[in-house]
Amino acid sequence: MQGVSSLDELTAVRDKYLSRQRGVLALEMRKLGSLPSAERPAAGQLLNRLKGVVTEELERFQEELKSSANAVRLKTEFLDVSLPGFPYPEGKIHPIRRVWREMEEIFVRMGFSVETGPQIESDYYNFEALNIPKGHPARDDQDTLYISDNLVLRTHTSPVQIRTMEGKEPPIRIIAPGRVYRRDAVDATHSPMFHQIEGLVVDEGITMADLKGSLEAFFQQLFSPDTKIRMRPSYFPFVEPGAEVDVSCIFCSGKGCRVCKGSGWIEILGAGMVHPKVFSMVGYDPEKYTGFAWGMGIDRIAILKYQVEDLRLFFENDIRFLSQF
Ligand code: 2NL
Repeated sequence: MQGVSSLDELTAVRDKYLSRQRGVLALEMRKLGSLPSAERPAAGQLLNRLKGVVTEELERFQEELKSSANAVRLKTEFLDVSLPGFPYPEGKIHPIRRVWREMEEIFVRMGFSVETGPQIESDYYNFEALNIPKGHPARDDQDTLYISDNLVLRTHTSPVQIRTMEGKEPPIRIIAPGRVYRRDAVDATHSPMFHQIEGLVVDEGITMADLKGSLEAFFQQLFSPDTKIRMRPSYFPFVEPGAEVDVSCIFCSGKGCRVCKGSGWIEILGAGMVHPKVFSMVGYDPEKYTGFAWGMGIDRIAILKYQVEDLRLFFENDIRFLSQF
């Protein structure tokens, strides 16, 4: 079978000898009739044997061609599955969102549910219901971004808590995380949009000790189990009494360092017992219920936790910065 190197060529050879119409063997068979009858059987047998031999040989050669074609495919189509793959670019959660989620998870484990609300609020929900009357410095043009006379970009997430209290009776145990807005120029520590988590607990017999215990348990999970907190008197129109809450420095455990400016403490949030006027405004009986609330900046805690020196880095979205978290 010299000169045959493909199945097509093999088919041509098969046709040449075995084709029922034009094949060499078929033509010879047809000639048998013109032989003397004494010679016919022997000639017929001979042709049949020849047909058998040719058929067998063609089949054998066909197998040979197939297996060498397989060998060629195995060689040329070889895939090395042990080669390293192409690296995929890795997505990251934004550092502010990461801190946000961590805080949410801790509070949810402590039994709080997460509430949200509109970022455009009415004067009533952002100020009036929180005991911030017209003319109060906290609603100064300098701080608030107005949409119209009656609509503002919320300056805190407190309105979410007002709406929740309006819709349901105590016991209340909620957190309200989200974007808030202030009319501030951008610098290393200010942004007109930032993030806040507020918390609110209302029931019969809630005291300032509950406030301190809850926040301490929270910060021990967020920072470390030996974290301590302290409270200093302060003023917010929607609480009485109000307090600033400090945590023991997360970098020097209170010994004094550059971050806490040697004091051992870091100011981290504002809190207090919900003002009776706020309860009256949502229809709760201030004689029956007490509660505590707090508000803290997510961005500030992210800055502290990751030692970022400029808030703008969080909002410029330079991938070289964000991919580090
Ligand atoms: C701060 C201070 C605070 C609250 C937020 C609050 C909400 C309701 C009622 C009473 Cl509905 N209080 N929230 C209370 C005290 C302080 O935030 O400096 N945040 C960054």
